[in-house]
Amino acid sequence: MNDRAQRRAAQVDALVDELAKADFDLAHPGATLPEVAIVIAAYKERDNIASVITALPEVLCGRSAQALVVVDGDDDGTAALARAAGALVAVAPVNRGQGAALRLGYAIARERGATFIVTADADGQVLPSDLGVVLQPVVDGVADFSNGSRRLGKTEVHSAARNTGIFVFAHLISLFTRTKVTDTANPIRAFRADFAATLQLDEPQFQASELLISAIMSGVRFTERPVTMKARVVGHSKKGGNFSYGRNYSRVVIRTWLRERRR
Ligand SMILES: Nc1nc2c(ncn2[C@@H]2O[C@H](COP(=O)(O)OP(=O)(O)O)[C@@H](O)[C@H]2O)c(=O)[nH]1
Ligand SMILES: [Mg+2]
Repeated sequence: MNDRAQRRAAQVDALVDELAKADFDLAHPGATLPEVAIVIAAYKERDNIASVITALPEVLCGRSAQALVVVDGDDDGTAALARAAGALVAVAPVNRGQGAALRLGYAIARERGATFIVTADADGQVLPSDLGVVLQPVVDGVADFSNGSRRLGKTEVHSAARNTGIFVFAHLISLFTRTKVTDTANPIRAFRADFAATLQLDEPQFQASELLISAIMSGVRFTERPVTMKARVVGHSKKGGNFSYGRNYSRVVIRTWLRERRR
């Protein structure tokens, strides 16, 4: 993309964010977030979202917690089901991807009063009791960015290709960032609500490694905590088969590392 096209894309992105925030204010007039926002991107999760939201803890690390779900291009009723289950929900008018949705969620959480953010997925792969485990070091002030690790904990996903990818990318990113990382694509991560705004995040879909590499290379205190990765309850990954997942993941790792080295 040339500079002009990039500027235009950024303008469109900002407009979509504004529309989603307006939708959020209409649906939840005057709503604020408590100390902890559990930020979740959800797309075509009609069969999973209600049980995921109702299983979330209302208190994390002694602080009250609230789910904030970002749905984009909602075409299967995921947003209404999330609201009915008790989540605050922002709906973007077009589908952009998990990265764009989480970025928007981080902004809404920060602007509506949350102090801490912890992320989860809408597909039932996260154990709700792990959220507090990952958040605790940030609340205690001993880490700025805390990531879940299935390799320190356990995984119930028995795909040899996925698990090899997780192992290889962990080594690659550890080498690139000179920081020991064991799981670079875990859905659970925690940080203070104002932290994400200090990073350059522009990956629309494959956001995990962009956030992780940018955070570590910005020099913050990084830690990992053991978590369990469950198998998806219903449906399938929105990110393509193993080959295209791996290719996209590699692209984001290399692009982010090169970009952050120049900073
Ligand atoms: N808002 C939004 N969420 C998405 C999109 N794609 C995936 N997600 C959500 O991101 C989470 C992880 O997605 P998933 O497809 O399971 O990816 P994987 O776990 O990395 O294989 C789930 O909660 C999805 O519903 C998207 O385009 N928009
Ligand atoms: Mg998943």
